[in-house]
Amino acid sequence: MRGKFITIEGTEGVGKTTNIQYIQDWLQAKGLSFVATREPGGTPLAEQIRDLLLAPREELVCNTAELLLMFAGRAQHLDQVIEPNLEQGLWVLCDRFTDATYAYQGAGRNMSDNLIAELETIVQGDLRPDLTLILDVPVELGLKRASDRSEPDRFEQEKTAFFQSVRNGYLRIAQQDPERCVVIDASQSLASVQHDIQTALEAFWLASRDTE
Ligand code: T5A
Repeated sequence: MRGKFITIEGTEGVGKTTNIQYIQDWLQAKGLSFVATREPGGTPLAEQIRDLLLAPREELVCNTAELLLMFAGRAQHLDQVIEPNLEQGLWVLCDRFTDATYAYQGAGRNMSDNLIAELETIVQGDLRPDLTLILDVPVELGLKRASDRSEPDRFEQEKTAFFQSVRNGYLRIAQQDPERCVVIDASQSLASVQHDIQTALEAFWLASRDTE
């Protein structure tokens, strides 16, 4: 039996890293074998691509280079980590995936959704996440949380309007694909956010058992 592919998404500082541990505990409590990974990154080569993408630099990174680097890392990550583990029946929990490309490069940088969709098909074939949790907070709150935590990376140096477009991009994805995506109000207390995450996971788990 093939494993399930769960992704967690959202703009900067929404709490993905904080809540991944909670999801791992839930998977463990259910007795499910899983791997937790992230994008950009997830393999030694893809982590090097991540470093290239996130490092603040003087040189302007052109949108096409950024987009292709995202998909180059993703191709490696899929080949080395995501596909083999799903194939072996493990669940894969991934901090960001291709929805981030539609939100950041598509909605944020104004790159064409058709171009992203073409690359998605080349790199992923028909592989898509089974469940996507979109943590949603007002942009200012997410940026405040992120800046309280660490120095800004190259993306976090963007203006608020960029992240507003990214947030709208995520909300649009959720509207277009309500079967797969669950939007969680991540401006609540951590306990309330985790309660909502648990509700979404339980519903998904029950539905996936019914279809086995
Ligand atoms: N990117 C990525 C693209 O442009 N295209 C792509 O295709 C992909 C895959 C990756 C960057 O790459 C871009 C998007 C990103 O800019 P990243 O590290 O994955 O970078 O993403 P970030 O959003 O930068 O991750 P962060 O680590 O900054 O944010 P998180 O993980 O969402 O937030 P987290 O958990 O670190 O929380 C931030 C702070 O808030 C607190 C936490 O304790 C922490 O201090 N917090 C809360 N406080 C109060 N109440 C709550 N409910 C809280 N939840 C968290």
